[in-house]
Amino acid sequence: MPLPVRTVPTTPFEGQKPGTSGLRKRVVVFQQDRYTENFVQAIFTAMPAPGPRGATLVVGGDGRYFMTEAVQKIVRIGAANGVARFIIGQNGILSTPAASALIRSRQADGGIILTASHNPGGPQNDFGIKYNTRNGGPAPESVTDAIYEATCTISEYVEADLGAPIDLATIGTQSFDGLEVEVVDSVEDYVALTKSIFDLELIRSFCAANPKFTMLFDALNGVTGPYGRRIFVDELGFPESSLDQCTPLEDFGGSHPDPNLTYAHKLVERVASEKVALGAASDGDGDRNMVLSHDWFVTPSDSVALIAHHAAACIPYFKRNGINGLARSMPTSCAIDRVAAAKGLPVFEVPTGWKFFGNLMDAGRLSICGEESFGTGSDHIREKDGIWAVVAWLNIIAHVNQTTPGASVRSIMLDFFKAYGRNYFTRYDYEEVDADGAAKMMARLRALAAGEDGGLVGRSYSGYTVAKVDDFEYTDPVDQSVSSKQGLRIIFADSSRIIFRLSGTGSEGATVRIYIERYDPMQFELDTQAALKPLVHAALDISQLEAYTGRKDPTVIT
Ligand code: VG1
Ligand code: CO
Repeated sequence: MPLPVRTVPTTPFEGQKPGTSGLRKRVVVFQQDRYTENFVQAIFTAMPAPGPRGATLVVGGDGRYFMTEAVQKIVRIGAANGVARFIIGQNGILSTPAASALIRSRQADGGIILTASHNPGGPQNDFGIKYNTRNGGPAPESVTDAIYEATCTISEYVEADLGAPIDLATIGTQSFDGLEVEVVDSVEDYVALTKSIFDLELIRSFCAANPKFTMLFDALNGVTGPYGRRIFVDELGFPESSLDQCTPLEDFGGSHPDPNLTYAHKLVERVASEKVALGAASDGDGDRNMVLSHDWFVTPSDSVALIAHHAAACIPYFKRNGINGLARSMPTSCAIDRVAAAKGLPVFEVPTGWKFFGNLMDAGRLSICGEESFGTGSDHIREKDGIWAVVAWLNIIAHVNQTTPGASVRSIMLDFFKAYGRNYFTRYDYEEVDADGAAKMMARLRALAAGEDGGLVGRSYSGYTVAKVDDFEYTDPVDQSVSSKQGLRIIFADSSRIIFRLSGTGSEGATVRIYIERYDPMQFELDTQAALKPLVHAALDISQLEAYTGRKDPTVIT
């Protein structure tokens, strides 16, 4: 007998437009009657051909508050829309990279990931829903636009009656008429993939020979705790004391699960006081990473460039497959461009958001890429991958130590700068400012870019002369789709850059991001903030940020 299906009349909710990475709102917004159901139905309505009928979908998330409720709703609505099989992480848990890996390894038709990533969780904070397509990556804009359109016209949703909630705790398959729900170990496939990519044996023998090489991994109470334990402790043999905050909590312990110097301050302090050789953190859903040591902080832009520089020599995955190309998001520093030039590789500059890398990877044109927002990854999956980046660093450190005993995070970075020069980079975030003021500020910058009021080109600020101004527009080289208004770029005569963007992941008001970069071929150990101070001044002067937003100081500097 087919599962009984109920049709529920509904009306659209405003604002169900997916942002940079899915729909993110306060939990209380998702808890409104029919709000989550509407959005989930819209995903099924807009799912690319052949649609949900007979499909296999992966479902999981970062363990935050409201996640398991959402999983149950997705199964009921998906079943009524004809989904044949759900593959769900145990207790609903899957890190974002693990979900991407599972979609690919099980050749699923896509997946739904439940996370608001680095945004705080808990009843008063954020929840999020993101749809990934069959390549394992975030849906492209054509699909997220179709989902949004479906949310604007929805008049009913359907849900199947499964009798009782799905048992998410027990590994195994639960069968219903026309539907199978398979609950899988959350980490197994991901660990197997990690083992196939890196030279774990090299890392183990390096660590055994160098007991003073200490590591500290902080999952910030997010989803990567169990992944970190399996890889760093069980596989690589680091002591349990190398893990901190590695039990996933539904409110992330009340903290902000964003790996940067501000929010991961506990790690930063412990790494300094305990003289840790490699400190690392990742965000709520496990796709971001931060790497540092007691005597060096690696910026994400430098991290991806460094990995790209060393990968082909020591990481088995790239030894086997070669490196097809490199890429970064537009605001990310140009350090990786220098590596590409030196190695004769193509380099792509895409808008902010991991979804823009997917087409290039699927077309075999891109192997390693990153974003300044602590995102690093490769074509092993179609999401950025926090643990991947940390293991890549371990692999590189172990490799470099074979020829240069004693090489550290700091010495490896300084050697890199000697070869390429240094791109100093910082980002100022002004979180939750008045949306109107922020929009007006951006509109004025666009007008200046278009040449109004005499424009900016040729003018000098703090001794830097403006050479070019534009609003970044990207034409995807694979499918020719165009994404415009992706950030206001001011490029100076010496190649320094200031970029203004509004965030697409916040859940309240607007967040202004200012990205600042300057290349220095000679000096590698300047204080970053001091090195960039004149450009920060220029940015505030050009944008009149304080007048438009009423904010004097940024909320976060990274
Ligand atoms: C931010 C970052 C962007 C990243 C996105 C999702 O977007 O700038 O680089 O891809 O978050 O990351 P925005 O629009 O707020 O600047 V995650 O770890 O939140 O999925
Ligand atoms: Co994330």
